[in-house]
Amino acid sequence: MNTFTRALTATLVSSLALTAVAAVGPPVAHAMDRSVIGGDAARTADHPWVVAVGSRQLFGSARSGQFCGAAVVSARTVVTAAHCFDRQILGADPDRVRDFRVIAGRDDLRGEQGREVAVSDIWVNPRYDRRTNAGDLAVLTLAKPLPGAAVPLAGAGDAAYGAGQSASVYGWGDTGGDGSYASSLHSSRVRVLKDRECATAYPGGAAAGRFRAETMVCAGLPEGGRDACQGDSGGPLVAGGKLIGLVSWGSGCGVAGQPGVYTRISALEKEITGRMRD
Ligand code: 4AZ
Repeated sequence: MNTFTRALTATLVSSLALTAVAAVGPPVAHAMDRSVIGGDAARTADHPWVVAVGSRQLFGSARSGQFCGAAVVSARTVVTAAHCFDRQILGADPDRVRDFRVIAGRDDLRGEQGREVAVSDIWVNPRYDRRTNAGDLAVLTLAKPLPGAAVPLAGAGDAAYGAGQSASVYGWGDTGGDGSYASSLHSSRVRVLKDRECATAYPGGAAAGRFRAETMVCAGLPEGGRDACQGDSGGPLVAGGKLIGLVSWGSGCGVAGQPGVYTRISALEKEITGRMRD
């Protein structure tokens, strides 16, 4: 993860923990006052694989302790971003947190709809590189199954990765690029970009991170305005009915020419399927 994204995420954590509105950081597009960025309300009943990851111990109960998104990929297996478990993001050593939960079927985090399931194991990809954000995957094993909720994984060469494919990103994160966290689930429609376009947007260097097609895929709109943002991390990017990505990083939110960058699921398929216990 580049320093820019880290800074944004640190802002997220402090604003969640203190429930203060910490609207800082570089300017971002306030394109629409809807959400994820530029999206619409969505229902978990229609997308049962969209889940939240929370810890009330760390983040309080106002929004069910939510701090990341995730996707159910088998009854007892959930995937999210490795960076969600960074000590810097949590503000605590993950080994000392005893109440990580996956929250399913709860459209509005202020309510009690749906279920909270304890996490019995957290596998953070040992090849995840915090500096570059490569391999940004964690696999969570649930203490109890969530039957019938899984989304299929996209494999290498899946048509869903084709440039121009329509994809949807889901989350409870920032809807305005200004620390305004959603209480309810939103989704936004974006397009999968060519690896070359992603690399042009993120060439690396001091100001921005570098796109690495081996473990990343990027998506957005040329004009910006629709994107994932802080608090959406780890959440699903779905195209053609398959999970193609997990919200990972980007420069700002919804900014033209700065697409969202996602963990490329097909690149880590074996790491995921090898941990499915059902
Ligand atoms: C974040 O800080 C973050 N616009 C997530 C997604 C994006 C940017 C930042 C993509 O968690």
